[in-house]
Amino acid sequence: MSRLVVVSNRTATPGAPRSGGLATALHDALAESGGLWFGWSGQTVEASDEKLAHAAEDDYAFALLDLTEADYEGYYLGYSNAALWPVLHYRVDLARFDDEAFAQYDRVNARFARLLAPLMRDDDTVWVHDYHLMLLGRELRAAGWRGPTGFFLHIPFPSPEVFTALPQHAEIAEALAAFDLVGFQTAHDAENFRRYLAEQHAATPLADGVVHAFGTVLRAAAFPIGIDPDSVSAAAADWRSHPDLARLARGIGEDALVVGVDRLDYSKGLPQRLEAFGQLIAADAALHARVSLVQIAPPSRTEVEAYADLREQVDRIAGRINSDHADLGWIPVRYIAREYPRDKLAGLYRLARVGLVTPLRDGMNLVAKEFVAAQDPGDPGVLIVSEPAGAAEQLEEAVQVNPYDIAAVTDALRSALEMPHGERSARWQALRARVWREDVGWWWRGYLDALRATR
Ligand code: GDG
Repeated sequence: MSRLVVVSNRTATPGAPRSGGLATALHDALAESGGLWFGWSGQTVEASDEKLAHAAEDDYAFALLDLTEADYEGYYLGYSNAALWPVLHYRVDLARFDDEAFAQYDRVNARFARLLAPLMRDDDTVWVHDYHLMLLGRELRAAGWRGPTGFFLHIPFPSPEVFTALPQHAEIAEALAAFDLVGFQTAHDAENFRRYLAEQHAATPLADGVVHAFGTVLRAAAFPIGIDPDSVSAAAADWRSHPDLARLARGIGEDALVVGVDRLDYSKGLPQRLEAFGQLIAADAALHARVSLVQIAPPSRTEVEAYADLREQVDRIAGRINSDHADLGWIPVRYIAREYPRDKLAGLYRLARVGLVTPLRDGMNLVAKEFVAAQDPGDPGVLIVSEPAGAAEQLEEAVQVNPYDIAAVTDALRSALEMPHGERSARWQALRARVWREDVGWWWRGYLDALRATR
């Protein structure tokens, strides 16, 4: 089998325990075929150098480059997270378009290619991840690389009307066409991309997601990412080993816990979700001291303006709900803007009666799948998931809501809290089957088989 070269903005930390689902998935893929994981070290340096740090892990190697402070500003904070992230999440209103940031993004993509090219072997397969590196296929081709090269977008691809708001949409699309396979989280995203190519660039659709565009042929198809449900389930079953979870469980007794876990990001719909919970308890005194919400929300990208604004907004809403409704023996909202260990999150999902996953827009949303995997088979909780999360396409038996419709989320919460055991169990069985069948191994194997089959 050919060697796999994975390229992503950040990699797992060489030698450290693998924490995230994606890090574990890519580790397994790399360990199976041997290979190289190439990405940013996480370090910034004052002046650009062309040095790479090398490390080895089991059957594969890491090669890491540093970014300059200007790269970090323009490529990472600027173009990736203040232009691409908002536009691809349909938030054109929050986007900051800056030609210099794009130029820096372009230069960093070119530098990735320049430093990677000498490490490549003729029979390698290259798999590039996510919106930071949308120009990399073009740059690798320009450096003379001809082998199979794929891209996977972890976040949504919006409708063409939204994507065209990006001043550089045509250049990005043409660069994407240098990949053999462009993978998306959902069929809907893949269709949006093909429709964009047809409408804006007179692309011709061929069979099976293949399109002829920009004088070349590429395939655009969906490969929904999954999780490792066994590890989540095992960690969840072990919740009693965490003293604070045991204390929480004693404190809530027979009362119901609603749980949300999200990076503090405007795509996750936190203000609307808190408002929905606030309206639920404001409307129904019988729920007082009977239900509470735990929202874990570790801050991210705090240097981007829109994130600082969001933090203030969420702090304010959570504070207001508590000051309006809390009692000496009851705190309605435990809002924790801090990161928790993965195992503890799994235990928290297990203690919850309801998982409230209401992003305004999300590529997939792994929390929804982790919540399913963590449930007690004998007494499962109810998952509420947003229609505009990629996960909704697979998790049909969840309670699905429009996250902008606060009254509808309040209703969904009420019906989830009242849902009889039989219905909870039937829904969960169906969700469980899907989460286990379409797990993370199914995702990366399916993607790599499809990529290798493009040749
Ligand atoms: C992007 C796309 C797509 C969260 N808080 C803590 C913590 N987490 C973990 C969750 C989950 C992961 O982080 C978050 O994944 P999501 O999928 O929910 O969202 P994004 O971070 O926005 O990820 C998304 C994903 O890429 C994969 O393709 O699904 O749509 O936006 O695993 O459990 N983990 C720890 N502490 C926390 O406090 N340890």
